[in-house]
Amino acid sequence: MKRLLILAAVAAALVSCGTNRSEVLKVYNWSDYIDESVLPEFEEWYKAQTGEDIKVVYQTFDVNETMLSKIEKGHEDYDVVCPSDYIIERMLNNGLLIPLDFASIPDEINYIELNKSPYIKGIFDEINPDINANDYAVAYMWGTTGIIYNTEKVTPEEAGTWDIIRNPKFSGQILIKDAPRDVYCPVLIYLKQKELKQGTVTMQDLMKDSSDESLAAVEAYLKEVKDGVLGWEADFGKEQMTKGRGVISLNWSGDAVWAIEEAAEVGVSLDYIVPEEGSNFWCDGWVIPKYARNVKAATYFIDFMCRPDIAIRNMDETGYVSANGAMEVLESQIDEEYDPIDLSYFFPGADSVCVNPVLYPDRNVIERCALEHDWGADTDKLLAMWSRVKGENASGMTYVVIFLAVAAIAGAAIYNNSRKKRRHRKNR
Ligand code: SPD
Repeated sequence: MKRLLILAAVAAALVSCGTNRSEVLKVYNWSDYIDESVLPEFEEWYKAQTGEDIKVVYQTFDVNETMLSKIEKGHEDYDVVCPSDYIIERMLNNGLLIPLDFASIPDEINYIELNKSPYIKGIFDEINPDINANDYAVAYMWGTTGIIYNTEKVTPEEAGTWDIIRNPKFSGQILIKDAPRDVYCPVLIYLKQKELKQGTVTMQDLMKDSSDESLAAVEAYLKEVKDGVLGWEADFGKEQMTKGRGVISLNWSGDAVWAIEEAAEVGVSLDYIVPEEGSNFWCDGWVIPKYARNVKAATYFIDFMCRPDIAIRNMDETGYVSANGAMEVLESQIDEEYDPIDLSYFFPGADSVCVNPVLYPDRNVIERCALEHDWGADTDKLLAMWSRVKGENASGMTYVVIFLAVAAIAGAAIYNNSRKKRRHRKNR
């Protein structure tokens, strides 16, 4: 929060100092989702390419919905933002995006075209049947939703089913991502596993299922889960897991990579699994919102993010996997410590490569995952359900603590006030 305020102040200062808006690039990205040292490098690279000055003003968000509301309702003039697939779909449906135009970028530095992954291109083709998302978005990172677990307390069999989040054995030690869609979809997949096996529904159907019946079923399930929830977290789950404060975290694969590595350094053993019943895979991409005021610099920024060495640095810093299809990116991740997996769906020909399987999921994991879709106006039903589930999480003790805190603050204010009056009277 403090950081956001400072950045907002920097942005305001730049404008009030008379900095031309064409020399400012406002980037709005997920927190912990970039190697921030690439930002000043972008400024230098932009100057070298165009001869123009640019200052990046970088701000972050924790969940898609915060970012969306700033643009949809606040009309904020971010030049480039990084929503997930279903939010890109929504922004397209609501006319909130400007089509990308890379024609002005010289061919030899057009990293977008040079490194486009056919696999990711196919995923973006799938986002919106009417408007091709590839014309409006460039994929940044992608991954799956699954379970990070402490291997000393949880077996892979226990973690290999979504039922684990209501397993009484782990009550009070479960962290859930505060991302309604990314929790709703796996729970619905779990609840509909019989129908999935029978073939009466498909994963794709479930990703679009906003029916009252399904919402009620997921709500009932989550209400069973909530008493065992240690925290609904936007971005602190991965750290809690490294400190051994939670034993299970419903989380994204990139946070898992980061947490597994950090935890190993302090002797905590974590692993990550995409439960057997299936899950969602997701892809976040750079887009230029319609209220952007520096489209040129935004276009160059997106291009720069696709430069393979920059993509590798962002991966190494965050734990997330780049959507970049350059072989250089794959080569940077080869590590004989891992068993070979089939990655030919992403890098053609790479059917047996030793890479971290949490970072790049094996083909058989991907085959049990599907992409989320926008629900349009039904999103409000989901958000209402989510706050009903979380809101009821406050125990009687929470209310007592809040009451005592308010009473203490009020008491201190009354006491200070009467002291001031006494001093005032004395001085007269
Ligand atoms: N800390 C950065 C997290 C970004 C992950 N995006 C995943 C979105 C899934 N819908």
